Amino acid sequence: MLNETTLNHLPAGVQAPGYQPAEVGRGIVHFGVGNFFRAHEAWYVDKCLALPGQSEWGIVGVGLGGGARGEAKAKAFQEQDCLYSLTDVTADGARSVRVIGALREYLLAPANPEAVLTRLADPQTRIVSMTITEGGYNIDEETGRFRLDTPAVRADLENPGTPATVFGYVVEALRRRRDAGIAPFTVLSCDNLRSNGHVAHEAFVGYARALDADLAAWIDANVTFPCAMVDRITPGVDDATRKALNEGSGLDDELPVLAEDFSQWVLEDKFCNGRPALEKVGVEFVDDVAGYEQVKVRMLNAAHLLLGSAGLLLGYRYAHETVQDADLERLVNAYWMQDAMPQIDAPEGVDLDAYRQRLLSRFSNPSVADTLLRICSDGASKVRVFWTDTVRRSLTSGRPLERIAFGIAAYLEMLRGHDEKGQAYKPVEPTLNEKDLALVRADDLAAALALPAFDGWRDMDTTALDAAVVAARKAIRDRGLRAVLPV
Ligand code: CS2
Repeated sequence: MLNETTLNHLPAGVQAPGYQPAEVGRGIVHFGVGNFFRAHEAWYVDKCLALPGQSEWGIVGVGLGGGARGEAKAKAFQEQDCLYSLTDVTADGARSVRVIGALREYLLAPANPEAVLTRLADPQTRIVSMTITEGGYNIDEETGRFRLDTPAVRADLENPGTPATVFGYVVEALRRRRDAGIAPFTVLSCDNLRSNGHVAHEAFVGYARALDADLAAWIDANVTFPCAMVDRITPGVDDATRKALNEGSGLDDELPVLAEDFSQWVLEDKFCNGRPALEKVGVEFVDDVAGYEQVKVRMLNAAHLLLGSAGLLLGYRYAHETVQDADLERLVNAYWMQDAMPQIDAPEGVDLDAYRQRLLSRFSNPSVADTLLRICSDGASKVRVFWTDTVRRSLTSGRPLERIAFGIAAYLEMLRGHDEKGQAYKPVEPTLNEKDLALVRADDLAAALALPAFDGWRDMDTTALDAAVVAARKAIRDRGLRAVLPV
């Protein structure tokens, strides 16, 4: 088993941390210890920890989800002293494996909320980062404000001393720090959101405002919320992948992670209480992250959702299969070149066409074996975050809407849960309820346009777009998706 004892006897070819994990401090607390975080932030921090003067920046992971799954994950982390292996693979199959030691502790919040609060309130904690998904910030898309009416938030507002949401934990910890005269920490969102720092600011200050206006004002004045663009394709790891990764590495690791070799993190340098020397390990610090986010979200994530929806309907299950299909490759190139790229304000020095070509090669990496169901999971939140800007701009500029309408139609048809070969799959849509799904299944093909996923452009004149979506849904059903691809 991989743990601190076996760390000194790693199989040949597996790179050990360049420092003693047991000796590092705990400067960061992270909510949402998923595969992406473990392949991205933890990987950068791991490289930092090997540099002189950086040993305070070890990470404490927090899991908010309890139940059998949460407990099993916490147990596995504990048994392995929070060590795990990261395998990265290039498009031609070359692999490298390293053990990441940056995660120093894992706390299962429901099992002991006070332990999490104590850790967050500890002066050693100087950054609180999070990957809580696009939909996890509890923002009302129409008003842009934090939603106070969800049951979990209401429960935390009623019992702020024993929170269960990330908002409740962070704000209660900040209150304790303020009352004890301890400097606050930076709140760092690492989710794919437009202006994720501003969204996080709205969420945490919005929650605090409902609790205590003075505290909200103190947070507003003293806590920073840097914007960040994050990027690394990190697939899910099922039992078969875990076995294959362990066979490849020679390790006995319950928690291996797999990722593409590419990685990017662009950050605003706004840390109110210090930060690791991330600039020394490849993180880019810029004054304005917005342009980088636009490029990433409207090109990578938007195309992922388009290819995922169309690919699932055609019977594919993996991302690389979609770009190996010449028709879908044409579709995604047309989307990039005609719909996305002309409407992006790219930062100086970013070559959009080189970015597009790089994306095609990243998507085609078969060793990543990224599933389309993962890519489309929580599509209802992703549509808003990844497609809204392009849709709004296209509606305003009068550009042709056919591919956008087709993408929306393919997404809705995909939600029905079976492909054109009649094979069933199960879309993962945590925010869609039975009423929403009934709209998707309704005979009236326009009914689904009432889904909140499309709220981002509801205030505009969408008559032509709506008609085109209905026509595209009908055409996909009548003639098959391949015959009606808008390329
Ligand atoms: C994917 C992302 O699930 C999705 O929406 O597009 O997880 C994607 O793999 C990452 O954003 C890549 O950085």
